Amino acid sequence: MLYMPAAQPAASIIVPAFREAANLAQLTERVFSALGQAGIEAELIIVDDDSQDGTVEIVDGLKGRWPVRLIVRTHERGLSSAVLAGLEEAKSDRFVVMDADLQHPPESVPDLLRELDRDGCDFVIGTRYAATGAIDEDWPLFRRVVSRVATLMARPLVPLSDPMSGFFALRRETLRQAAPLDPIGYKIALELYVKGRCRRPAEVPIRFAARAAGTTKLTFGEQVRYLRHLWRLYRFRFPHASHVIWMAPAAMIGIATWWVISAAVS
Ligand SMILES: Nc1nc2c(ncn2[C@@H]2O[C@H](COP(=O)(O)OP(=O)(O)OP(=O)(O)O)[C@@H](O)[C@H]2O)c(=O)[nH]1
Ligand SMILES: [Mg+2]
Repeated sequence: MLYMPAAQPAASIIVPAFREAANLAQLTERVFSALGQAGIEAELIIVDDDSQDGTVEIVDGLKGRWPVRLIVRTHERGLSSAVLAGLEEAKSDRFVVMDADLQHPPESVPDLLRELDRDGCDFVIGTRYAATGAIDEDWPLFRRVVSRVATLMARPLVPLSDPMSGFFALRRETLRQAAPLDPIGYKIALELYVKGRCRRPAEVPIRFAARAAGTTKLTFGEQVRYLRHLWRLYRFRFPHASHVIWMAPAAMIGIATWWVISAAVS
């Protein structure tokens, strides 16, 4: 017998997943254990892009114990559009988005929701870069540098310490306000924050783990798409400064290069 979900859960957890079969059972168990301890009734929506790696069978098994739904997309691929597809199907008005590979601690999901409930808060990010946040030492140096540089480049757009994070929470109102969304690449949090015209963010420090199983889907192409995405968001955020917009990312690249070189020589 399948678990009977609440008609209107208190939160919807959205997980984009591509070839993540090996991580989904542990992810689901830890998410619902954390939510259960916090007394939050939620649904979990996994958006898989036809991975054909056993994801369907594994999620079928999980449905008996927890309110889990699986969306399998066969005509589209991409992290950001997968998140949007999950958000469209969500039944609640409070959303948490997180990766499938257990890099984001499921135990922090209730903390993100708690912050979102604070008066006026319109966006919550799980951050590696706040004072008490941390990154597993197995995360490669190259990825750390790329993440830091990408963060610096987004600085004028968002006051978040970790806008590259894929672990965040928002309300349906913000999603509605952000439409139409047109993200390219990986950085859906950035798109939602900027287009949702968020003003009162909160941050939850997290310990960012190394990927539990499977392989990364982040390619060089994604990094190029990030630059295009950033360009679009700068034009959206500063529509009357188009002639100087190019200077902001250029200055950020300059600062970031200086930062990397000084870190390398010190
Ligand atoms: N549905 C769907 N999910 C995706 C796609 N690309 C990535 N994802 C998921 O998005 C999340 C982030 O992708 P990762 O490959 O882990 O990227 P990353 O965390 O930046 O890279 P690592 O640190 O190497 O893990 C994971 O849950 C992926 O399974 C996609 O094309 N479609
Ligand atoms: Mg990952």
